[in-house]
Amino acid sequence: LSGDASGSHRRLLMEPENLCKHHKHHPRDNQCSSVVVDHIRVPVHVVWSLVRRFDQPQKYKPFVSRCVVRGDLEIGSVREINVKSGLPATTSTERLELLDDDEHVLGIRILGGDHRLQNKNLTRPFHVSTRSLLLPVHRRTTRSVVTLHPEIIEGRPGTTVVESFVVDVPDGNTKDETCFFVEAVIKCNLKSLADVCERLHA
Ligand code: A9S
Repeated sequence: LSGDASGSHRRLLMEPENLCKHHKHHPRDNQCSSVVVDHIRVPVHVVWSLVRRFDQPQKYKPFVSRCVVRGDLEIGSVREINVKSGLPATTSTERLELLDDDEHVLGIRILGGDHRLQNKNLTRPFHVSTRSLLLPVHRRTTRSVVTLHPEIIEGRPGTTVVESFVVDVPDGNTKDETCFFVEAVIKCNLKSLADVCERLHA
């Protein structure tokens, strides 16, 4: 993570190491991993009120048309997402892995669905590398983590958003193409998150 919080108009309110704490992934050979950072001119509690809603990603994610969670919202809850047309996907099944209301951490894992960012690992166990066998199960699969960090932007409370991911590279694509695609989706999501937060906070 290359922090750019040293600029005169932005000040992070915590140690920079804390930014990276939840974003240390261990991609396998057939996976790619990256991180997107954004700054929103709205206090953390407002941004978190949207990000924490694992059951309502459509509140800000522009590609999600519908989301259903069965049962209570807790670690292990599974959501079924319907994707708007125009993307190489129609559904995604995702599990809530981390939800920390004090540290503002949300982690999800993709279990399946009709899209190309699948966990090949889950269906083709013989492709598991020795290195990944040494990792705990939750670190072997396609997943993403979002963390929020308070900062001061031009004298006002703002939020640094950090979203990182590990995904399997689909057959027929390169790591660079896959990272480019996922980063583009995340950038759209974070831009839209900023817009919705600014409207909420106005
Ligand atoms: O929603 C996110 O936080 C991030 C990503 C990369 C989501 C990707 C996606 O939901 C689509 C937008 C539908 C694109 C999945 C799981 C697969 C896609 O192909």
